[in-house]
Amino acid sequence: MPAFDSPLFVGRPWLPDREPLLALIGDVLDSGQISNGGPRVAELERRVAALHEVRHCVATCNGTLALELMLRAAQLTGEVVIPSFTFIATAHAVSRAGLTPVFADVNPLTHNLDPEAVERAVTPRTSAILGVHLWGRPCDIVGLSAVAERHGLQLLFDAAHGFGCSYRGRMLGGHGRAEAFSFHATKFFHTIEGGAVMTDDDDLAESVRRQRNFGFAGSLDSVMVGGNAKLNEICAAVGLSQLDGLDELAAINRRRHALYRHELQGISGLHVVDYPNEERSNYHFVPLEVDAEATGVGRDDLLAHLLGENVIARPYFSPPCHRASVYRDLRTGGLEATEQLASRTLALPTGPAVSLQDVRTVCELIRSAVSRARSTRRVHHGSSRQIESTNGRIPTARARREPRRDVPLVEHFEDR
Ligand code: T4K
Repeated sequence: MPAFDSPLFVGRPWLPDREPLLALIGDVLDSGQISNGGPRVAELERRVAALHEVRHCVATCNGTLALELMLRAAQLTGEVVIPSFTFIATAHAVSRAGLTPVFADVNPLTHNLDPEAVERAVTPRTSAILGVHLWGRPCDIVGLSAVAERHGLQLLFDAAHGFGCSYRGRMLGGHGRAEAFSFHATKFFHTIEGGAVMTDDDDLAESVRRQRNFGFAGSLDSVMVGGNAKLNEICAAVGLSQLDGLDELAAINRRRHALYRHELQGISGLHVVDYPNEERSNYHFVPLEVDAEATGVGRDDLLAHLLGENVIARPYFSPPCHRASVYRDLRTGGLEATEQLASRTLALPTGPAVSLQDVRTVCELIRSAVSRARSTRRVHHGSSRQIESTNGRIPTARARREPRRDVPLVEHFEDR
């Protein structure tokens, strides 16, 4: 029998009270305007722009198209430096905008682009840097800006995970020339499918608005090549119904994240990636790094074990983009940190659908997997495999618990 009767997911979409949402959807249907620039999309754009303290929020039908339209609006050429440790959509959006992605390494501590690696990846063909605020943790924007300035490059961001997060006190959305968000069902804030470009740049915003609607500029004359990337009114209503509850959602996520850290702290070789204390964060992801050498269990074995218990953890972001068949032939710099993180990182289930007791159970599963692996360490000799039994003892000094790091228990772990 698995530990959980029904599966526990990483990206379970959050939908607040159903009644007000159904009423809102009813209003949309009654109004007869269900797409093409209706009032709900306009209201959503206004409120989301205010929340992120930017002049423009241009909503799109998904995050990938938000990225692609943003890159096209920036009128780039040649190469764009991006991380490989990200969802494949980052690289695809660059390619679909007619540009060449060049993968640079990330900082192993922050999981975000390392400015020095970016600098090494820049060539005379480079026109931009596209940083990714992975897990909603902001990039080193100051460091990347300095590289961009030195080489005359544009700086843009994939902020797919960054809704409601800040960098140095300023909300994401207003950094670099523009930032693209995902409002996909699996995200902190969602419109089922959706996304947006946020920016303070009037020209870039106008270009994205035109591109998402066939190049129309407020009349039937198409002034540029455009397509259809509009968000519809029902999806906008789904988004509107969530906006007032986002602080509570972040608090729910934060409690789960803190509990995971608390439960797993001190186990040598396991590290729950933290969020910066000084910033606003949505705590939407619980990324766990698994050091196979120190724990005796590889990420993929741990994943298989959890899946068997109905814990649907996700090996984000593996394979990294440069290992995807479609990008294997591209030029890359050294990607050591990327390779290592892609082989050891696991996103754990969280969010309102996961109770605090669920979190405790998942942690118990992880703890017991590690302690069993440690008592049966496998030693590889060439192609033959020997089992080294330690009779249930914790075998090495490495396996002992580290002194507890100070994980502040800022919340009571009441079960909600
Ligand atoms: N840039 C970055 C850095 C991104 O992470 C993404 C998307 C983008 C750009 C592009 O944005 P979009 O064009 O997608 O707006 C998922 C999402 O589909 C994707 O949006 C997301 N990143 C990526 C990190 O995760 P998969 O292939 O892992 O999705 P899937 O279907 O396996 O779902 C993940 C988990 O969520 C599953 O365990 C089940 C659960 N789930 C999912 C859905 C859709 C549910 O419980 N209910 C649901 O309705 O890509």
